[in-house]
Amino acid sequence: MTSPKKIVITGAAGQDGLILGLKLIDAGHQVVGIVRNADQKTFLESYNPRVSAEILDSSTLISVRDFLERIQPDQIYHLSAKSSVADSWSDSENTLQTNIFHTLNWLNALNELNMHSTRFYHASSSEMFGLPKSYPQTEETLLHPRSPYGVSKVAAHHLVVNYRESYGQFASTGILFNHESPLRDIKFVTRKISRAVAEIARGKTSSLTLGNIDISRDWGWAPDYIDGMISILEHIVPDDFILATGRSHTLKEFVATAFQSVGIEDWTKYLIIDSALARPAEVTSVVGDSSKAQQLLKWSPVVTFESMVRRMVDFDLSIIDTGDINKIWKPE
Ligand code: GDR
Repeated sequence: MTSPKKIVITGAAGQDGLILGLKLIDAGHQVVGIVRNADQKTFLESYNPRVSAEILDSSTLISVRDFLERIQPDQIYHLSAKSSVADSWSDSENTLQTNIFHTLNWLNALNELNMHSTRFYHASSSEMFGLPKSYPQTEETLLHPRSPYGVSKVAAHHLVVNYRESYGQFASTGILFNHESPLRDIKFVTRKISRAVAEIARGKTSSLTLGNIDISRDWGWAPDYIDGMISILEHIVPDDFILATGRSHTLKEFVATAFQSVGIEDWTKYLIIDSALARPAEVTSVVGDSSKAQQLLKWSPVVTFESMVRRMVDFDLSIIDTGDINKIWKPE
Protein backbone atom coordinates (compact mmCIF):
# COMPACT_ATOMS: atom_id res chain seq x y z
CA MET A 1 0.00 0.00 0.00
CA THR A 2 1.14 3.57 -0.70
CA SER A 3 1.33 6.03 2.22
CA PRO A 4 -1.95 7.83 3.06
CA LYS A 5 -2.46 10.99 1.04
CA LYS A 6 -4.85 13.92 0.87
CA ILE A 7 -6.57 13.59 -2.47
CA VAL A 8 -9.07 15.88 -4.21
CA ILE A 9 -11.56 14.62 -6.79
CA THR A 10 -13.46 17.11 -8.93
CA GLY A 11 -16.65 15.71 -10.43
CA ALA A 12 -16.84 13.44 -7.38
CA ALA A 13 -20.54 12.65 -7.90
CA GLY A 14 -20.10 11.34 -11.46
CA GLN A 15 -19.57 7.69 -12.41
CA ASP A 16 -15.77 7.83 -12.29
CA GLY A 17 -15.62 10.11 -9.25
CA LEU A 18 -17.86 7.80 -7.21
CA ILE A 19 -15.87 4.66 -8.03
CA LEU A 20 -12.55 6.46 -7.52
CA GLY A 21 -13.68 7.83 -4.14
CA LEU A 22 -14.53 4.31 -2.93
CA LYS A 23 -11.20 2.90 -4.10
CA LEU A 24 -9.10 5.71 -2.61
CA ILE A 25 -10.87 5.55 0.76
CA ASP A 26 -10.43 1.76 0.79
CA ALA A 27 -6.71 2.32 0.18
CA GLY A 28 -6.55 4.49 3.31
CA HIS A 29 -6.45 7.96 1.75
CA GLN A 30 -8.25 11.10 2.85
CA VAL A 31 -10.55 12.25 0.04
CA VAL A 32 -12.17 15.62 -0.57
CA GLY A 33 -14.88 15.30 -3.22
CA ILE A 34 -15.81 18.45 -5.09
CA VAL A 35 -19.37 18.79 -6.35
CA ARG A 36 -21.34 21.52 -8.08
CA ASN A 37 -24.40 21.94 -5.88
CA ALA A 38 -26.25 20.95 -2.71
CA ASP A 39 -28.14 18.06 -4.34
CA GLN A 40 -24.89 16.48 -5.50
CA LYS A 41 -23.38 17.00 -2.04
CA THR A 42 -26.29 15.20 -0.37
CA PHE A 43 -26.04 12.39 -2.93
CA LEU A 44 -22.27 11.96 -2.50
CA GLU A 45 -22.54 12.01 1.31
CA SER A 46 -25.08 9.20 1.26
CA TYR A 47 -23.17 7.17 -1.38
CA ASN A 48 -19.82 7.43 0.38
CA PRO A 49 -20.00 9.08 3.84
CA ARG A 50 -16.23 8.76 4.24
CA VAL A 51 -15.56 11.25 1.42
CA SER A 52 -15.59 14.84 2.60
CA ALA A 53 -17.93 16.53 0.10
CA GLU A 54 -17.50 20.22 -0.75
CA ILE A 55 -19.24 22.57 -3.14
CA LEU A 56 -16.72 24.57 -5.15
CA ASP A 57 -17.18 26.93 -8.09
CA SER A 58 -14.04 26.37 -10.16
CA SER A 59 -15.05 29.00 -12.73
CA THR A 60 -12.85 31.57 -10.99
CA LEU A 61 -9.13 31.35 -10.31
CA ILE A 62 -9.49 32.90 -6.87
CA SER A 63 -11.93 30.25 -5.60
CA VAL A 64 -9.66 27.42 -6.79
CA ARG A 65 -6.60 29.15 -5.30
CA ASP A 66 -8.28 29.66 -1.93
CA PHE A 67 -9.38 26.03 -1.90
CA LEU A 68 -5.88 24.75 -2.70
CA GLU A 69 -4.26 26.98 -0.08
CA ARG A 70 -6.67 25.65 2.53
CA ILE A 71 -6.60 21.94 1.59
CA GLN A 72 -2.96 21.50 0.40
CA PRO A 73 -3.67 18.21 -1.42
CA ASP A 74 -1.03 15.71 -2.54
CA GLN A 75 -3.05 14.75 -5.61
CA ILE A 76 -5.94 16.10 -7.67
CA TYR A 77 -8.08 14.06 -10.04
CA HIS A 78 -9.79 16.62 -12.28
CA LEU A 79 -12.77 14.67 -13.61
CA SER A 80 -15.40 17.40 -13.57
CA ALA A 81 -16.59 18.33 -17.07
CA LYS A 82 -19.57 18.83 -19.29
CA SER A 83 -19.44 15.21 -20.41
CA SER A 84 -22.27 14.76 -22.90
CA VAL A 85 -20.98 14.75 -26.47
CA ALA A 86 -24.58 14.86 -27.79
CA ASP A 87 -25.46 17.99 -25.78
CA SER A 88 -22.25 19.78 -26.69
CA TRP A 89 -23.54 21.21 -29.97
CA SER A 90 -26.48 22.98 -28.32
CA ASP A 91 -24.43 23.78 -25.20
CA SER A 92 -21.15 24.59 -26.94
CA GLU A 93 -20.20 27.76 -25.04
CA ASN A 94 -20.82 26.17 -21.67
CA THR A 95 -18.96 23.00 -22.71
CA LEU A 96 -15.88 24.94 -23.80
CA GLN A 97 -15.99 27.29 -20.78
CA THR A 98 -16.25 24.44 -18.30
CA ASN A 99 -13.94 21.91 -19.87
CA ILE A 100 -11.17 24.32 -20.87
CA PHE A 101 -11.25 27.27 -18.47
CA HIS A 102 -12.00 25.37 -15.27
CA THR A 103 -9.05 23.10 -16.09
CA LEU A 104 -6.93 26.21 -16.73
CA ASN A 105 -7.94 27.62 -13.33
CA TRP A 106 -6.64 24.50 -11.58
CA LEU A 107 -3.37 24.64 -13.52
CA ASN A 108 -2.88 28.38 -12.94
CA ALA A 109 -3.73 28.10 -9.24
CA LEU A 110 -1.21 25.26 -8.79
CA ASN A 111 1.41 27.28 -10.64
CA GLU A 112 0.82 30.51 -8.73
CA LEU A 113 1.03 28.64 -5.42
CA ASN A 114 4.21 26.85 -6.54
CA MET A 115 2.49 23.52 -5.97
CA HIS A 116 4.31 21.90 -8.87
CA SER A 117 4.80 18.59 -7.11
CA THR A 118 1.07 18.25 -6.41
CA ARG A 119 0.03 15.51 -8.79
CA PHE A 120 -2.71 16.56 -11.23
CA TYR A 121 -4.69 14.08 -13.32
CA HIS A 122 -6.78 15.25 -16.28
CA ALA A 123 -9.62 13.22 -17.77
CA SER A 124 -8.73 13.39 -21.47
CA SER A 125 -10.93 11.39 -23.87
CA SER A 126 -10.95 9.14 -26.91
CA GLU A 127 -13.35 11.73 -28.37
CA MET A 128 -10.19 13.73 -29.12
CA PHE A 129 -9.42 11.27 -31.95
CA GLY A 130 -12.84 11.77 -33.58
CA LEU A 131 -11.98 10.96 -37.17
CA PRO A 132 -8.77 8.98 -36.71
CA LYS A 133 -6.07 8.87 -39.35
CA SER A 134 -4.83 5.49 -38.15
CA TYR A 135 -6.00 2.40 -36.26
CA PRO A 136 -5.69 1.55 -33.41
CA GLN A 137 -5.20 4.95 -31.78
CA THR A 138 -2.07 5.49 -29.69
CA GLU A 139 -0.80 8.44 -27.65
CA GLU A 140 0.85 9.63 -30.90
CA THR A 141 -2.22 9.56 -33.16
CA LEU A 142 -3.18 12.93 -34.68
CA LEU A 143 -6.19 14.48 -32.97
CA HIS A 144 -9.26 15.33 -35.06
CA PRO A 145 -12.23 16.01 -32.75
CA ARG A 146 -15.75 15.80 -34.16
CA SER A 147 -17.80 17.75 -31.59
CA PRO A 148 -17.52 20.86 -29.41
CA TYR A 149 -16.97 18.40 -26.55
CA GLY A 150 -14.07 16.79 -28.43
CA VAL A 151 -12.58 20.21 -29.20
CA SER A 152 -12.81 21.19 -25.53
CA LYS A 153 -11.01 18.02 -24.46
CA VAL A 154 -8.24 18.56 -27.05
CA ALA A 155 -7.65 22.09 -25.73
CA ALA A 156 -7.67 21.00 -22.09
CA HIS A 157 -5.41 18.03 -22.85
CA HIS A 158 -2.85 20.27 -24.56
CA LEU A 159 -3.02 22.78 -21.68
CA VAL A 160 -2.14 20.03 -19.22
CA VAL A 161 0.78 18.87 -21.36
CA ASN A 162 1.88 22.49 -21.79
CA TYR A 163 1.88 23.27 -18.05
CA ARG A 164 3.92 20.11 -17.50
CA GLU A 165 6.44 21.25 -20.11
CA SER A 166 6.38 24.95 -19.14
CA TYR A 167 6.45 24.79 -15.35
CA GLY A 168 7.36 21.22 -14.49
CA GLN A 169 3.88 20.64 -13.08
CA PHE A 170 3.35 16.98 -12.16
CA ALA A 171 0.41 16.77 -14.55
CA SER A 172 -0.73 13.58 -16.28
CA THR A 173 -3.55 12.69 -18.61
CA GLY A 174 -5.58 9.54 -19.04
CA ILE A 175 -6.97 9.26 -22.55
CA LEU A 176 -9.85 7.00 -21.66
CA PHE A 177 -11.99 5.22 -24.21
CA ASN A 178 -15.67 4.66 -23.33
CA HIS A 179 -15.98 3.00 -19.93
CA GLU A 180 -19.31 1.95 -18.56
CA SER A 181 -21.10 0.67 -15.46
CA PRO A 182 -24.58 0.78 -13.95
CA LEU A 183 -23.60 4.21 -12.57
CA ARG A 184 -23.90 5.66 -16.08
CA ASP A 185 -26.71 8.14 -16.59
CA ILE A 186 -29.35 7.02 -19.11
CA LYS A 187 -28.42 9.91 -21.41
CA PHE A 188 -25.45 7.72 -22.42
CA VAL A 189 -26.31 4.96 -24.83
CA THR A 190 -25.12 1.89 -22.90
CA ARG A 191 -27.30 2.57 -19.85
CA LYS A 192 -30.19 3.63 -22.08
CA ILE A 193 -29.95 0.19 -23.66
CA SER A 194 -29.50 -1.82 -20.44
CA ARG A 195 -32.47 -0.03 -18.85
CA ALA A 196 -34.72 -0.54 -21.89
CA VAL A 197 -33.74 -4.20 -22.34
CA ALA A 198 -34.50 -4.92 -18.67
CA GLU A 199 -37.88 -3.20 -19.03
CA ILE A 200 -38.67 -5.12 -22.21
CA ALA A 201 -37.68 -8.40 -20.53
CA ARG A 202 -40.09 -7.67 -17.69
CA GLY A 203 -42.88 -6.49 -20.01
CA LYS A 204 -42.72 -2.88 -18.82
CA THR A 205 -42.04 -1.35 -22.20
CA SER A 206 -42.09 -2.56 -25.78
CA SER A 207 -39.40 -0.63 -27.64
CA LEU A 208 -35.91 0.84 -27.62
CA THR A 209 -35.29 3.96 -29.74
CA LEU A 210 -31.75 4.69 -30.91
CA GLY A 211 -29.92 6.85 -33.44
CA ASN A 212 -26.98 5.52 -35.43
CA ILE A 213 -26.34 1.86 -34.48
CA ASP A 214 -23.53 1.33 -37.01
CA ILE A 215 -20.99 3.31 -34.99
CA SER A 216 -18.38 1.33 -33.10
CA ARG A 217 -16.66 2.01 -29.80
CA ASP A 218 -13.99 0.43 -27.65
CA TRP A 219 -16.16 -0.13 -24.55
CA GLY A 220 -14.62 -1.19 -21.23
CA TRP A 221 -15.70 -1.71 -17.61
CA ALA A 222 -15.37 1.55 -15.61
CA PRO A 223 -13.84 0.09 -12.40
CA ASP A 224 -10.96 -1.37 -14.46
CA TYR A 225 -10.31 2.10 -15.87
CA ILE A 226 -10.38 3.73 -12.43
CA ASP A 227 -7.59 1.33 -11.40
CA GLY A 228 -5.71 2.58 -14.47
CA MET A 229 -6.25 6.23 -13.49
CA ILE A 230 -4.77 5.55 -10.05
CA SER A 231 -1.74 3.86 -11.65
CA ILE A 232 -1.27 6.85 -13.98
CA LEU A 233 -1.01 9.26 -11.05
CA GLU A 234 1.15 6.86 -9.01
CA HIS A 235 3.62 6.50 -11.91
CA ILE A 236 7.05 7.88 -11.17
CA VAL A 237 6.86 10.60 -13.83
CA PRO A 238 3.92 12.56 -15.25
CA ASP A 239 2.86 11.30 -18.67
CA ASP A 240 -0.07 10.63 -21.03
CA PHE A 241 -1.66 7.19 -21.23
CA ILE A 242 -4.39 5.59 -23.29
CA LEU A 243 -6.70 3.23 -21.40
CA ALA A 244 -8.68 0.98 -23.75
CA THR A 245 -9.49 -2.68 -24.35
CA GLY A 246 -8.16 -2.79 -27.93
CA ARG A 247 -11.48 -4.24 -29.13
CA SER A 248 -14.22 -2.34 -30.87
CA HIS A 249 -17.89 -3.34 -31.15
CA THR A 250 -20.72 -1.80 -33.10
CA LEU A 251 -23.68 -0.38 -31.22
CA LYS A 252 -25.73 -3.04 -32.98
CA GLU A 253 -23.55 -5.71 -31.33
CA PHE A 254 -24.05 -4.03 -27.96
CA VAL A 255 -27.83 -4.12 -28.44
CA ALA A 256 -27.77 -7.79 -29.54
CA THR A 257 -25.57 -8.78 -26.57
CA ALA A 258 -27.88 -6.98 -24.13
CA PHE A 259 -31.00 -8.69 -25.51
CA GLN A 260 -29.25 -12.08 -25.60
CA SER A 261 -28.35 -11.68 -21.91
CA VAL A 262 -32.09 -11.84 -21.11
CA GLY A 263 -32.70 -14.67 -23.58
CA ILE A 264 -34.20 -12.56 -26.40
CA GLU A 265 -32.72 -13.57 -29.78
CA ASP A 266 -35.36 -11.97 -32.02
CA TRP A 267 -34.66 -8.44 -30.79
CA THR A 268 -34.96 -6.39 -33.99
CA LYS A 269 -38.73 -6.12 -33.53
CA TYR A 270 -38.17 -4.01 -30.41
CA LEU A 271 -35.74 -1.56 -32.04
CA ILE A 272 -36.84 1.80 -33.48
CA ILE A 273 -34.31 3.94 -35.36
CA ASP A 274 -34.88 7.67 -35.04
CA SER A 275 -32.63 9.76 -37.28
CA ALA A 276 -33.29 12.78 -35.02
CA LEU A 277 -30.92 11.12 -32.51
CA ALA A 278 -28.04 11.14 -35.01
CA ARG A 279 -25.31 13.72 -34.34
CA PRO A 280 -24.27 16.57 -36.69
CA ALA A 281 -20.85 14.90 -37.00
CA GLU A 282 -20.18 11.40 -35.72
CA VAL A 283 -17.25 9.52 -34.28
CA THR A 284 -17.86 6.50 -36.48
CA SER A 285 -15.24 4.13 -35.18
CA VAL A 286 -12.47 4.25 -32.58
CA VAL A 287 -10.31 1.61 -30.95
CA GLY A 288 -7.46 2.20 -28.53
CA ASP A 289 -3.99 0.74 -28.17
CA SER A 290 -3.11 0.71 -24.45
CA SER A 291 0.33 -0.93 -24.90
CA LYS A 292 2.06 1.98 -23.15
CA ALA A 293 -0.13 1.61 -20.02
CA GLN A 294 0.30 -2.16 -20.17
CA GLN A 295 4.08 -1.88 -20.29
CA LEU A 296 4.78 1.03 -17.95
CA LEU A 297 1.87 0.71 -15.51
CA LYS A 298 1.27 -3.04 -15.79
CA TRP A 299 -2.38 -2.14 -16.40
CA SER A 300 -4.81 -4.18 -18.42
CA PRO A 301 -8.60 -4.36 -18.39
CA VAL A 302 -10.14 -7.45 -16.78
CA VAL A 303 -13.88 -7.48 -17.48
CA THR A 304 -14.92 -8.54 -21.00
CA PHE A 305 -17.43 -6.78 -23.24
CA GLU A 306 -20.04 -9.54 -22.75
CA SER A 307 -19.63 -9.51 -18.97
CA MET A 308 -19.87 -5.70 -18.86
CA VAL A 309 -23.14 -5.72 -20.84
CA ARG A 310 -24.58 -8.51 -18.69
CA ARG A 311 -23.67 -6.74 -15.43
CA MET A 312 -25.42 -3.57 -16.62
CA VAL A 313 -28.58 -5.40 -17.69
CA ASP A 314 -28.59 -7.50 -14.49
CA PHE A 315 -28.47 -4.38 -12.36
CA ASP A 316 -31.39 -2.81 -14.22
CA LEU A 317 -33.34 -6.07 -13.87
CA SER A 318 -32.66 -5.99 -10.11
CA ILE A 319 -34.14 -2.49 -9.87
CA ILE A 320 -37.36 -3.71 -11.46
CA ASP A 321 -37.47 -6.97 -9.50
CA THR A 322 -36.91 -5.32 -6.11
CA GLY A 323 -39.05 -2.27 -6.90
CA ASP A 324 -36.24 -0.14 -5.44
CA ILE A 325 -36.14 2.64 -8.03
CA ASN A 326 -33.67 4.67 -5.95
CA LYS A 327 -31.11 1.85 -5.90
CA ILE A 328 -27.64 3.09 -6.85
CA TRP A 329 -24.99 0.62 -7.98
CA LYS A 330 -21.75 0.09 -6.05
CA PRO A 331 -18.79 -1.90 -7.32
CA GLU A 332 -18.32 -5.17 -5.44
P1 GDR B 1 -19.94 9.04 -26.32
O1 GDR B 1 -21.08 8.23 -25.53
O2 GDR B 1 -20.51 10.11 -27.18
O3 GDR B 1 -19.09 8.02 -27.01
O4 GDR B 1 -19.13 9.74 -25.15
P2 GDR B 1 -22.63 7.99 -25.81
O5 GDR B 1 -22.97 6.80 -25.01
O6 GDR B 1 -23.45 9.22 -25.59
O7 GDR B 1 -22.69 7.66 -27.39
C1 GDR B 1 -22.03 6.55 -27.98
C2 GDR B 1 -22.44 6.39 -29.41
O8 GDR B 1 -23.79 5.87 -29.48
C3 GDR B 1 -24.49 6.57 -30.51
N1 GDR B 1 -25.94 6.56 -30.23
C4 GDR B 1 -26.53 7.12 -29.17
N2 GDR B 1 -26.00 7.82 -28.12
C5 GDR B 1 -26.88 8.25 -27.15
N3 GDR B 1 -26.37 8.92 -26.08
N4 GDR B 1 -28.24 8.02 -27.23
C6 GDR B 1 -28.80 7.34 -28.28
O9 GDR B 1 -30.01 7.13 -28.32
C7 GDR B 1 -27.91 6.86 -29.30
N5 GDR B 1 -28.10 6.15 -30.44
C8 GDR B 1 -26.90 5.97 -31.00
C9 GDR B 1 -23.89 7.97 -30.50
O10 GDR B 1 -24.18 8.63 -31.73
C10 GDR B 1 -22.42 7.66 -30.25
O11 GDR B 1 -21.78 7.39 -31.47
C11 GDR B 1 -18.83 9.12 -23.91
C12 GDR B 1 -18.89 10.19 -22.81
O12 GDR B 1 -18.79 9.56 -21.55
C13 GDR B 1 -17.77 11.18 -22.98
O13 GDR B 1 -17.78 12.09 -21.88
C14 GDR B 1 -16.43 10.42 -23.00
O14 GDR B 1 -15.36 11.32 -23.17
C15 GDR B 1 -16.47 9.38 -24.13
O15 GDR B 1 -17.56 8.50 -23.94
C16 GDR B 1 -15.19 8.56 -24.18
